[in-house]
Amino acid sequence: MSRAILLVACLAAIAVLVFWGRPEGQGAVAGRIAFVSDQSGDPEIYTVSPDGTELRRTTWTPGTDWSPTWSWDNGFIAFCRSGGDIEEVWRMAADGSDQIRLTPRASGWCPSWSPDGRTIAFSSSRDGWAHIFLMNSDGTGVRRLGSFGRPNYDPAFSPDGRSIAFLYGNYGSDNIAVVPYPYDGSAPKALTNDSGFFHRDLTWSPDGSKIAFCGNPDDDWDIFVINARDGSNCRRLTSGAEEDRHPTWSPDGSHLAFSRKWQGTSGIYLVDRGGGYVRPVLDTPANESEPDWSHARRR
Ligand SMILES: [Ca+2]
Ligand SMILES: [Ca+2]
Repeated sequence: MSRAILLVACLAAIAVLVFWGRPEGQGAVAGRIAFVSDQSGDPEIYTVSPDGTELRRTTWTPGTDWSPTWSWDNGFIAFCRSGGDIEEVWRMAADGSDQIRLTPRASGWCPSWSPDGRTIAFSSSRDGWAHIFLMNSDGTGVRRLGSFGRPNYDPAFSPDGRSIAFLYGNYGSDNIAVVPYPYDGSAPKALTNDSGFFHRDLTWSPDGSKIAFCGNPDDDWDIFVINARDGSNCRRLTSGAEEDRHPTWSPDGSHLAFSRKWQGTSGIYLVDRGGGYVRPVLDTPANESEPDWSHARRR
């Protein structure tokens, strides 16, 4: 090999190392990402390391398994299972064992664990409109969060367990609101007030200071971040015609994973919190979506 070719090869190798290793640090490789994949031909829940290794399948059932959500101690995953005409909330151990149906024959989706692991908030249309309900993490004690006069859904407990953010519906748009937990009956505090488009898939940063979500102001979906305190400082992390959904923060808050759909196929990608670069977590021909990143170990 000539010296020139060797030099080019070395530079190329360094460039690859710099690109892949660049801003990642420990935060981008820590924890595990739960997600949905149809690689078996049927939507199932898998977990994977953020570098794409150690892929494990956790569900093996007919019908659609979706919306995986880690408990804050990373011991359990709550999820939805759709069969026939109903979507129910289930939970399982993180390795897929001990699967328990929490809302038998009653609609439920979008589960969110309280940080102490005792309560799961979820959406349900069991009484007509979509409303947020709470239940004990064994499925007992189901009760409505509150009466807000409009459809409300997609709850997300804050990392300190003292707030629940959710979507607050209207016709043709919805917005992000937050109430204290335990709920005291106060009016929801609006964090966004946008008309004519939808917000979805909201998720708190690990330190509770930010909320990421996806929105479709341009008729495609992109990832945005706002301050959780008052909805200020809205920043767009992704753009372009791809459909970017389901953001989820790395345990140290340095990165977000999200699902990107383009030309009929979706995959899991990472972006740094500044929106600086995007790379895929997995490279498969299957559809992968709805990532949820596990949490930092708690003291
Ligand atoms: Ca399935
Ligand atoms: Ca987009």
